[in-house]
Amino acid sequence: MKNLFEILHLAAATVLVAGSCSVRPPAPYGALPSDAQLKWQKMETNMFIHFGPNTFTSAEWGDGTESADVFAPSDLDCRQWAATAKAVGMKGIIITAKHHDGFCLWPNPVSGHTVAQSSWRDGQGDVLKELSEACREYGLEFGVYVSPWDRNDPHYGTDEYNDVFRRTLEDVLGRYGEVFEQWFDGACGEGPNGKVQVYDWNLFNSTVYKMQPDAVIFSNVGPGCRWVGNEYGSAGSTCWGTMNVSWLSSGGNIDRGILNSGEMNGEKWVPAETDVSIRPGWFWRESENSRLKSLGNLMKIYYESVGRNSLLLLNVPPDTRGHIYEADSLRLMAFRAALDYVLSVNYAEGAMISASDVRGDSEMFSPANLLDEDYDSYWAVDDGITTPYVTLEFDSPRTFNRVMLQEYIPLGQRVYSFTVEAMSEDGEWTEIARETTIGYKRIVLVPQTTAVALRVNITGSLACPVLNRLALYQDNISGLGPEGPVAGKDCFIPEEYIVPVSEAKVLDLGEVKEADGFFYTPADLGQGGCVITYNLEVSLDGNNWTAVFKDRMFDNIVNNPVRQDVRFTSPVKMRYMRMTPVRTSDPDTYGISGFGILTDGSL
Ligand code: FUL
Repeated sequence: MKNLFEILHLAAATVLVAGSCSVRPPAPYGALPSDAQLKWQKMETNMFIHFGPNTFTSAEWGDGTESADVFAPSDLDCRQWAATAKAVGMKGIIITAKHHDGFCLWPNPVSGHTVAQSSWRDGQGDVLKELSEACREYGLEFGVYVSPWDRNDPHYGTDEYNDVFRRTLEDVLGRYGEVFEQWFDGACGEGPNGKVQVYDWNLFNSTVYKMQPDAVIFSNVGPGCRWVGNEYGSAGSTCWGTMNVSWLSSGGNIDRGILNSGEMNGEKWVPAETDVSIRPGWFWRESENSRLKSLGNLMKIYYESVGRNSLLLLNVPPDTRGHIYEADSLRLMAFRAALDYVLSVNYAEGAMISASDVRGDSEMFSPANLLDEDYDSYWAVDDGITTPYVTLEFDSPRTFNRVMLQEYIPLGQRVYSFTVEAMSEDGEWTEIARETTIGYKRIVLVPQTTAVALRVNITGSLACPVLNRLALYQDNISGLGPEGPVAGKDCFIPEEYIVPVSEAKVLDLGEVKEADGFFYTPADLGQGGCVITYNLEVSLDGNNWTAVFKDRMFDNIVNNPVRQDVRFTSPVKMRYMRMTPVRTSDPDTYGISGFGILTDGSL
């Protein structure tokens, strides 16, 4: 028999549950993610694969004249790629099915520059077939990068090309089962005197949706997801999943700043994707085997992509065997181990949690939902309340340096400012973070903090905030703190690195030497502009000059302003070397932090 206390308790619980049911969830706010976009965002990290003729020629941008026979992986092993991606915790792989050289990694009947024209496997090979099967085997999603810019197709620059491209899309999207993401690269290096192609984006996008209704379409501006605006792996510390798209349709140029931060109250849901390479370049080359991004740098990229409401697409380019190179895969495993180490202990666990407001006083919207792992349970407050706070109290002091928050984006992105405060053992509250957006996931790097309580104050929100997760972590591995070296605009560039375009750069080697090539490094992050095309001359005496290259291009240097190694076709004797810029990204200046010869014997 139940006693009176039990009966009263039961009755109270029934009233509470009944009460909970009658409290409506917050209405959605603003532009919302589609189901496909939400599923995509939850993937968090994916692998990018750049593979093609460039892997064998060391070019960043092949010009489309290379023989198909150049493509000759000696031991293609797509299962090794998939196994690696899986072990790193990535959820999908996107491959360069066709890069700017036009070479197709599958037998595309619409093109004359494909694996079918190569002698690799007697023209019977198909990289996409093997990769899509490997992805299925390892439970990964499969996506394709197809470059609209095509330096091989004879139709490029004419109206006909749009239809050629449509048929290419139909073919690649129709053969290999489900494609989760279609990647349209916005790059075009034709230059002012090159071919001009007006792309029919409506045709391209509708073709993708016809073939793959659930695909997320990446381009500079979406519609599925947008480019983050740089190739060094950093989303804005303010990063909205929403953006206005009208500035583009009205012929506006790409604004990298807007792409980086999105726009508050933007009319479309177009979240940022952060694409970055583990190597300086996008394709594998021997000379970069020892220039992988450090573990610390990869962690920083993680915090500045996944930790800033963006998806990380990390490029790991396979080598000429068709394997992910050993050093790359080791670095990836270290990255995974470090993430596991940091993220496996949540110091918020077991805390007492309370909030300044709970929607309808209902348990359904309790702040306790912030501490569970159910994605769809969240803390919500009453309509009209936009500056609530939530408090954690610990039974003993907790030490941490990362605060992770998630907004429940199925109901839209709302928060535009928040602070975090910590209470020390002597009862003092100190502000440890003052930030702007949260979005799908925000990881804030806070100073090393030991606290008995923590408060998250939402200080600005477009509608009542809806948060589904709050966690605290301790990162003893990356050495990164809130004041750490942040990839961004404000790193110091010595004055002598920035040179007027009228000035050629001359190097005096002090004696006559034989060089196999040369390198040029722009200033950090491309500040002061980059040399895009240049003339290179050499001299034995400083008076008589011989031209080595005329109006030659540094491929992809504007998007990826890292050191460029250029090989000569045969060794060149010189005492002096002169680079004269022809085209620069800044009309007045160019940055140069390195300029020298290569004498490594590899041409
Ligand atoms: C850029 C391209 O030009 C690079 O080669 C690379 O594919 C990168 C992902 O996008 O815009």
